[in-house]
Amino acid sequence: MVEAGAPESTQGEIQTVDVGVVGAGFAGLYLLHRLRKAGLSTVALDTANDVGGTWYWNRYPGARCDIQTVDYSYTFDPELETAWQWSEKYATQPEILRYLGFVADRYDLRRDIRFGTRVLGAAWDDSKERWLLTTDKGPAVSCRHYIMATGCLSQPKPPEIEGVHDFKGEIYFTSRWPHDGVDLRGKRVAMIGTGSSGIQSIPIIAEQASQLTVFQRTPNFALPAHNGPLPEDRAAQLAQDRNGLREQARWSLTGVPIPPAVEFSWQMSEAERRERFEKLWASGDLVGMLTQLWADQGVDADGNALLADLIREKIREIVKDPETAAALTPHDHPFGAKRPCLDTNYYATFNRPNVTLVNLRQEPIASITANGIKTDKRSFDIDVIVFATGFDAMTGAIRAVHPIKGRDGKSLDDTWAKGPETYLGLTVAGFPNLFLITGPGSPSVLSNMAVSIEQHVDFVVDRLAAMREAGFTTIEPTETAQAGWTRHMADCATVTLHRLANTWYTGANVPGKPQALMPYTGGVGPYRGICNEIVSRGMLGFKLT
Ligand code: FAD
Ligand code: N01
Repeated sequence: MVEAGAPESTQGEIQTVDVGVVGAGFAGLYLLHRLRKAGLSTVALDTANDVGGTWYWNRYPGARCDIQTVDYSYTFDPELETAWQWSEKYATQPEILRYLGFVADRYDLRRDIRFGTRVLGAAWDDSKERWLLTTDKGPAVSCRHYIMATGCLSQPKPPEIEGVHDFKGEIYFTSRWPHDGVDLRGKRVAMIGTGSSGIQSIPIIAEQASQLTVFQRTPNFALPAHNGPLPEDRAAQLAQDRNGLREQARWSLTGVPIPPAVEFSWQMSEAERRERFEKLWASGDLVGMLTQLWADQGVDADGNALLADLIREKIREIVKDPETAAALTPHDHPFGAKRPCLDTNYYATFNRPNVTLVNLRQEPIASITANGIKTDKRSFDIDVIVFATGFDAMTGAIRAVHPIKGRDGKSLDDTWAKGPETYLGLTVAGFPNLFLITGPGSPSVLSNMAVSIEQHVDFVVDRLAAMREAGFTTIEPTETAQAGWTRHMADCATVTLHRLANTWYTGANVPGKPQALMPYTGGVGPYRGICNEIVSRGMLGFKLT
């Protein structure tokens, strides 16, 4: 269907659909499938040249998931679940990308995706009750509903270091790694950034480079993945009661079907605590370490310190040089308040003769020069710089669609000038028929995202189908409901330890970004319960017309 009156910025016709989706990652793909089944016409647009989102872009050496892949999978179709077998406990990026390609093929999704197309701006037209999405390629899209499945970790953060453009060697970002790989053999490589991406890639880059210099600003907690085949007990559980486990995950706190600890640290002896810790350290289970030691580990600073000390002890045991070990040991945040990392040989890599750690807390980078990196104490000659400097998380990709203009031309930039406010992390007052998948205000990045994405997609598509049935054309949260949710978010956050860390969860990693804890800390299951209750109480907090 074609609508007349294309704006000047897009030549040609306007593509008219019921629902415009931005993004063809985990979320966009499931959206397409569900929207189609609901009989809604749709198109998805993605700047990438294929499906996969996160797993299309992040091709750096060592990229893997950190939630066991049997849990980090779609669960909407029991036949899909048995049609695909994961080869490892934590699958590699290529395997996850193959899986998402397999899903796209199985449900014939690619025919409704416009690849290589960026959505530039979005404007709501109140008289037509439609959004118009402008693009950098092909026709603009006119849609009744606009769903941003643009990803929480898809907008790379610039490195903000003076002199980057003067560097004459090669520069790579982990978040935009070249598809053909990079030959680092015999090269002097600098790595900037020691979050999950840096920590996964450093051990492999160290094996390839002649010299690897790691520039670390803030040390992170990392746990050994002990990757390998799926543990037999998990495989047996799945074989016995897959549906039961999936349901357990949906109602859990983190989206993973494992029960949290119920005993408090002070109810256990030191020996009992150590035994629990050693068992989890040996099992290579990030979610287990985050939730299964003792009940106060995530809410009480003293309970947390007991665990953090045990990890610090491990770092000292593994890293031979005491000064390097000390620099690698985090002291500035409670364990779990910042996303911990899952590693393979990370700490041990610093025992290699070709690896040097530069502690930027003691000697900050002064500038990048034509030939390398200068700190305020030394110069390093470098052939390749790898930036693992992270993302403008949660709001970055949403705000990169610029402007998003809602009712009466109000812009999302203005609305969110002091930080993102949403109702349920899904909708924004003043922006009718706009939905954010895993947006700020939902459990999103504090959960197994596969579970949270499915819950959001199901919620949105079910609501659209119900609206159509009831003859409604617009949906929008009330200001009151949004203010209430924002207050509830803040209340939940005060009982966690997240307030004690400066992280991308709070926007602290991006200079000038408003600071507030963006994900909802109330947990996946409680959040699902709230969403369900809102529906059962006649869409409490929403206006429908
Ligand atoms: P994405 O996969 O980010 O897809 C969004 C897509 O939208 C992208 O392809 C992007 O190109 C496109 N897009 C954005 N803006 C525009 C625009 N304006 N125009 C057109 N296209 C646009 N989560 C877990 O739960 N477990 C894990 O183990 C895990 N591992 C991760 C590992 C890495 C390296 C990273 C970076 C993240 C990881 N995550 C993990 C989080 C991960 O982002 C989510 O699990 C999930 O893949 C997000 O899917 P999505 O579809 O919501 O977004
Ligand atoms: O990014 P990050 P990431 N000068 O923001 C440093 C998911 N993920 O891509 O902490 C010097 O965590 C910065 O230092 P500091 C996961 O959710 C999962 O690694 O700001 N350093 C930090 O060390 C994860 O949390 C996996 O002081 C600079 C690093 O760069 C999220 O994605 C794998 C700097 C950025 O770390 C983001 O992870 C990968 C500067 N100017 C990602 N700017 C799995 O394992 C930034 N830094 C599943």
